[in-house]
Amino acid sequence: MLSEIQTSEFKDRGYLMLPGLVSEAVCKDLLAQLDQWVQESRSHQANYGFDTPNGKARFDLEKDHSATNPRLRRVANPVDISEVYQTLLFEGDLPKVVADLIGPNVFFHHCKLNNKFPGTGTRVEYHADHPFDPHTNDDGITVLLFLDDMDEGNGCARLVPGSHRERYTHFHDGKFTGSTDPALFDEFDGRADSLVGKAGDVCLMDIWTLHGGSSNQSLDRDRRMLIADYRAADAFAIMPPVVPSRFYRRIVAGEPTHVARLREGTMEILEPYPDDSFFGLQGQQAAGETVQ
Ligand SMILES: O=C(O)CCC(=O)C(=O)O
Repeated sequence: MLSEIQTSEFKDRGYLMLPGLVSEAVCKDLLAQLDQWVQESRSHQANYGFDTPNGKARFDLEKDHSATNPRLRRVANPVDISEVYQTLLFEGDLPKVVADLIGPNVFFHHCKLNNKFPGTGTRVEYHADHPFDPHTNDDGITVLLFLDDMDEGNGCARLVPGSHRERYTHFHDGKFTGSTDPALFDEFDGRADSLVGKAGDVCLMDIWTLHGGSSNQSLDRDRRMLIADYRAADAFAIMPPVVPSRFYRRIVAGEPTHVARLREGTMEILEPYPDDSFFGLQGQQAAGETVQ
């Protein structure tokens, strides 16, 4: 599906935008499901939904969440509990465009929904995705599907072009913190592109590309995004997945293999971390938590 120009843009910049790849009707169905989860979150005071492969919470609530002001900021692996998400991620155009870049053989790794409500503080610090889930080789793509129109006003993601060829530690004082060194954030901000686009647009991102995103400072515009991770079938995990899906290693293009391809070089290996929230790992509180 991708042209040579698109493939070489991806290789050069570490990401590629595909405007309007997902239809309005599909986005509507995905959002209707998310709205239902937001409604259900009203009856919870802290992170919940522990029916996951590693027993960590599926539903992550922001600090100021309440029944009247629901703030469900993340759903881990919506695909595990919703057919609409399964159809989108396992069939059709998404696996095809990913296979054009890292195929022919590709497996689904995991996914999550990020929900930045208007006027809330949740932000994402600059990081790459591969250090969270190191594999024997680097052929992996993170798909970002916009479910709302996005720009800097409602906290769009920001990507550092070219950073997929660079390496930055995600450890501080010997501990994996899920973020690069805060002293570098200004430099990254100076280099970053804002991912401005419409609902239905897709960004294909290299798993080493640095990215982050500020909070949603608008007062009335949602910022909902589906994030899905795919890997080449001959990439094998060095650590158990951080956000395991019940569909982990499901083949979505080509054939499975039992032969791992290894790359040369070194890689930081994280210790499994106890926090059930990505945002908690990066230093932001969840609902029902007290500051240590
Ligand atoms: O939601 C965003 O703006 C960025 C998301 C992200 O990088 C993540 O959740 O890993």
